[in-house]
Amino acid sequence: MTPTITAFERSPDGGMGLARDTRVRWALEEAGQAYEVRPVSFSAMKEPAHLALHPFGQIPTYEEGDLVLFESGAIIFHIASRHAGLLPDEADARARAIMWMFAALNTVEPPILELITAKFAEGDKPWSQERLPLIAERIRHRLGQLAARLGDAQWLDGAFSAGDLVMVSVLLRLRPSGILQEFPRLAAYVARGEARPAYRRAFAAQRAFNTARPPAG
Ligand code: GTB
Repeated sequence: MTPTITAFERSPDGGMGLARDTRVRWALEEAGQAYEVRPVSFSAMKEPAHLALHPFGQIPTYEEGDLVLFESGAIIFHIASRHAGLLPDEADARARAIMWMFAALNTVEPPILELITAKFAEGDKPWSQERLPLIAERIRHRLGQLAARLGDAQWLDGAFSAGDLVMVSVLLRLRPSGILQEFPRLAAYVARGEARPAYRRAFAAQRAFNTARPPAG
């Protein structure tokens, strides 16, 4: 059965691949799983039909027969669990790949989201200019730790896994800030992720989706 995911009708980033449908598309491409995409407008996201799929009124969602999922991490874990290539078969290596998915979402992504919120939702507050460097330092601390663990390895734990897919997706969102480029090992790690054919297909698909159709009236 072909799954259907939801994405912004038109992403505010104009197709830069920063919205979270891109990471789900990437996982589906790595898995070789065809999928359909249903666009959702900002207003439709808050309507009962979409809230029945996603209680927080967001994208992405994932529908496959009777199964409905929200949360990009849970969706990617589901895809990775059912297809070869994203999680190792060996039990301990599999557990570590899942650990890296959680690390990306629970430890690395939160300060990055804080920075984005501080810039775009709180940038006009009088305290914002004092707060931004504090958040940036927290991110630098985390990235320093991550870069130390990655070392000269290609991926976080042996072969590329869903852990890398989520970590690269999380780090990508830092690029506009310039902070990622301060960590050459991590910048190269992200570039390796982006160079994967599956990522390139996912990126191109979301870009076409966000640019090919006329803007919503
Ligand atoms: N924890 C959830 C998950 O991982 O799935 C978070 C989902 C989420 O934040 N969804 C966002 C959303 O639906 C889109 S991805 N927002 C609408 C709302 O909450 O009303 C976040 C995002 C949005 C825009 C850009 N951008 O334009 O650059 C990048 C990322």
